[in-house]
Amino acid sequence: MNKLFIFFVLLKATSSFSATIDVRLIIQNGTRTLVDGTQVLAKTFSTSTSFSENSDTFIWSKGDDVNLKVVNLDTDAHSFKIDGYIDFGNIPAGDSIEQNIQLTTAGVFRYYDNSNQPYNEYVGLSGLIHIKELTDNSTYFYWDLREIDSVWNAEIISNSAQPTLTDYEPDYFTVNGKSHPNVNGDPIARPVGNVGQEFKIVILNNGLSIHSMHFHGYHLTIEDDSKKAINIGRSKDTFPIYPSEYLVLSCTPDKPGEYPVHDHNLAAVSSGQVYATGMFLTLNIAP
Ligand SMILES: [Cu+2]
Repeated sequence: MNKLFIFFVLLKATSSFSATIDVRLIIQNGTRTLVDGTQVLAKTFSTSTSFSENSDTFIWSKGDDVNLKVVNLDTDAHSFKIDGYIDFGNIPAGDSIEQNIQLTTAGVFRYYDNSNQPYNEYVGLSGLIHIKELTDNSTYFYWDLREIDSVWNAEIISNSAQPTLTDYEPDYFTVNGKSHPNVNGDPIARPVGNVGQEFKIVILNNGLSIHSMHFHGYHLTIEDDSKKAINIGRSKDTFPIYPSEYLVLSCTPDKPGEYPVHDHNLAAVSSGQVYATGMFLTLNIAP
């Protein structure tokens, strides 16, 4: 055994030790510019000190220690909850709460503001956390799905009216905060790979509508489904997903090509009632 080999063994062992991660997650309000130039008010959670158009996606590892500080820079009170992990409770305007979270359970988790439900999470205060097993070396892509009813955002954020759920008519549809064609430029969202090499897609519905993602070209196998466990192990090309539900899909491409994937509810393949944008991207598979 030479010294170089021992060094690499040590490096590999060290890299699987748990890490301590400091996260400063800021609640901010701002203006989102949608794909057709329409602007809407929104609120998001982000580690960025400037307003981010979509709440952050976090990828951590089981065993990590996360020192999480949630800072509320908004003028309204908010709250913070990670399903299955922690509930910070009320965070007054201008205040913050800090807690240590030991990541003892792997999986996909939704985080959100659970006050004023479902309106605060709807305007953007909800996101995705993936806690990976230490032995998980898979390639992942992430789709955080959301709709926008451009009338609702103004009503909720300016507090001029509390919309009724039965009046919900979303007119913009986003993946990681982006609509087609911009979503194809998001390396976290757009699956790029090679024939015979498995990749996985984590899909979380952070909206209020049911979506149904239809893949052209390939069948994918459901590895995890938070709502419909009976579907785990099934191989399909269309995947309905309810609000707050997540799916983990596995794909091993059998052929090269660029194939579309879109919401089978074609109303969601639009922006401001113009087709074809919204929840629509492509997979790009090389030989
Ligand atoms: Cu289709």
